[in-house]
Amino acid sequence: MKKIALVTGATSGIGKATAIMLADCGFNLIITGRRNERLNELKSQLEIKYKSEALPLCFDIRNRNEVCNAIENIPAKWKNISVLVNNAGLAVGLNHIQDGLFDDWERMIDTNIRGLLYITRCVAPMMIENKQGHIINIGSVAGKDVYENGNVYCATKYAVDALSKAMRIDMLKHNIKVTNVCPGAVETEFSIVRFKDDTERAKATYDRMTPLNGDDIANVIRFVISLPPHVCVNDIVVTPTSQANALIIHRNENQ
Ligand code: NDP
Ligand code: 8X3
Repeated sequence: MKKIALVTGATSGIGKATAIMLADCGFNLIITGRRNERLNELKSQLEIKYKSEALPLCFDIRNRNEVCNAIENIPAKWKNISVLVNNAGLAVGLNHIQDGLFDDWERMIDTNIRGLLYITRCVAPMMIENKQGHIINIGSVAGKDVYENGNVYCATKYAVDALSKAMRIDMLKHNIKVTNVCPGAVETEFSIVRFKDDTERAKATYDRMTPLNGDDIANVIRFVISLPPHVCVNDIVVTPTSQANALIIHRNENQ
């Protein structure tokens, strides 16, 4: 029987690439996001190309009732979740703190912290009952260093860093692995969302450098989940070769 993985934010970017990688590794997939059409397209792709079963769950991760209803009502055969990838997240806006917009701040805090907590609270007891599991949180280099205008987004990713450490401690005796995967610049829809559909500004984020793509992060997750039962990667930072950390990127004059 195939193992089961749940990936949040599977409609785009890192989450979509991770769902496809997990299907390639032989998992059946629970995929979540708000864009139902994309979830159904991905379901077909996973079923046809990888012969994996897929269960799409369409909900807003910020809504506690929607999250709990969706997870509590999954059919029994989907409840033995081995891998949870807490990926859904976003940055919105890039302002100095004194100019920040409350709506932007609330979207980031509610998605990146509350949403991750709601899902984890619903799935972790299932893993504990099954005496096995691996929770992979998608943190960020923004959760390792703070940069100008990053303020609230950075704070949410520092929270992911802290929660990853906390989960590791709290679930140690239950044989649950927890890994905080911290990417640098990955070209996805991330910058389009951050700059509110200003595609020129989004594109400029990756000017004169070669960013990572979703598959690069999926491949890191492939490695992390492939390790033997007695080995757990707790924290891993992955950047483009031309990026040292959240603050320093080398932009090539000739690129
Ligand atoms: P994308 O914008 O491409 O994907 C974000 C995903 O999150 C989408 O599937 C989106 O689904 C989902 N999502 C966002 N808000 C909600 C919500 N309220 N409810 C449910 N799902 C939601 O960006 P990335 O793939 O780049 O981002 C994935 C993760 O990686 C995020 O946590 C991000 O912070 C992190 N990250 C990204 C980096 C980058 O440079 N790209 C670097 C470091 C970390 P939908 O819109 O359908 O709901
Ligand atoms: C996304 C990477 O550097 O834009 O988490 O914050 S960064």
